Amino acid sequence: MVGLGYIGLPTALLLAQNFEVVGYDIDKKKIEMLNNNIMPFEEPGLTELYNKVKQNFRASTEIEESDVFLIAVPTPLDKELKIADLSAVIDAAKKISRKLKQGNLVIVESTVPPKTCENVVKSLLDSSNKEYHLAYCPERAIPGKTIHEMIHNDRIIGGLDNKSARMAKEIYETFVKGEIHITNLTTAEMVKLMENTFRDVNIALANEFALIAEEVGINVWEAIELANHHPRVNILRPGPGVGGHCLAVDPWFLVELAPASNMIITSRTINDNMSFYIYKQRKKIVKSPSATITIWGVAYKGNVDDTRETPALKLIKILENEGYNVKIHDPHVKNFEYPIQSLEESVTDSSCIIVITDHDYFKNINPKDLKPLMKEHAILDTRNLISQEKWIKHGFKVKMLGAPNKT
Ligand code: SAJ
Repeated sequence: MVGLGYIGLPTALLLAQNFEVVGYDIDKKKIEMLNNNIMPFEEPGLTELYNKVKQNFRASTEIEESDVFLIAVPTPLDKELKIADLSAVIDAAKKISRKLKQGNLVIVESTVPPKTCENVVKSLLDSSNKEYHLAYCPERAIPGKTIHEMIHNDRIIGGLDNKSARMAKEIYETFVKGEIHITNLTTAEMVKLMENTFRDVNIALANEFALIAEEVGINVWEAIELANHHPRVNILRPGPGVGGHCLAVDPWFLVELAPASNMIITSRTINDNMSFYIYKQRKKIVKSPSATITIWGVAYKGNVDDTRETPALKLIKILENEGYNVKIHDPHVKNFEYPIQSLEESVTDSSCIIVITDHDYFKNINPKDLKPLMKEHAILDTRNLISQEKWIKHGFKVKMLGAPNKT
């Protein structure tokens, strides 16, 4: 397994139930942690799975000869050019081609623009002058439920040819209980991007509904709940913007191929601009311009420790730029660009709490304990997470994204 991140590591461990697996990563610290039985990130069930299969798994600083190579390295967005940065995939394919033996199978899991396997990965592997098989098998698991979804979701496998697809299917069948669907390399690449773009576009629609609801003066959360009683309507949830390494990134991999894709670009813009909107909303409840503002949650979504592309970062930078002092609390996140403070420290002298991440933990916080520490008593909830009644009862001004002010 080349790449031991949020996808590579759980996949490697699931494979280790039936195969001998060697995990490789360029991050030497991660290799050391794994070889000392320490998981490099939080994910339900990961430690248990590791303990179950560790006799078949070993982390290594070298890519070793193998029967099957899987590539699960990140493909971030080149923020300036808005195209996929394929350098990690290219590096992995080059390293693998040096170890390739006759008849080996190479599986790409990383999310890539259509034709990457055919045009980029294949040409790099061809330099080995070996006969090999190639498949593309995108992951579909959702962080927070990764292991469950890796086992139970259907999988799409695109093969360079039939034999490649069949060989990859045999590997995944050892742990996947969902159905495995076979297609060609490029269709499988496109399917992955279509799935995440579909979700991003639908979140943009929910966000747009929230902005309209604010104008109209109704509660968007109630309206969405009611609309979703229609048998063919399923509106997603508005929020502070879309984060994570998938939804905020993958739609651009389609745009780079078809720059006129209006709907995808518009949706990305709506979701990215939510940080500015939230910033403007704080004015409705905070009066003093140079106040301290508390951000609750910098993980990109609830109950995970992952901060990649978090909408919190943009909001923090906007607030700082405007002269606010920002304090941050997140019970899951340990490493972030800004210091993470304890719950109490994060609200001390603060004029307003902004709830960015829907961690369950925030639901049960008692406003009574925090009130004496704060300068002004206001909370802006971008996730419809807190109990408005409870906070109002303790004298807080409450603003919910997409709903009228409540005091
Ligand atoms: N979000 C909303 N409103 C919603 C749902 C999500 O604002 O109604 C926000 C979240 O807070 C978060 C972002 O969107 O910031 C993305 O979260 P997510 O839970 O929708 O998705 P990810 O990024 O954790 O995982 C997605 C999944 N893709 C789809 O559901 C189509 C997952 O299945 C993929 O495997 C993953 O991307 C990936 O790795 O590509």
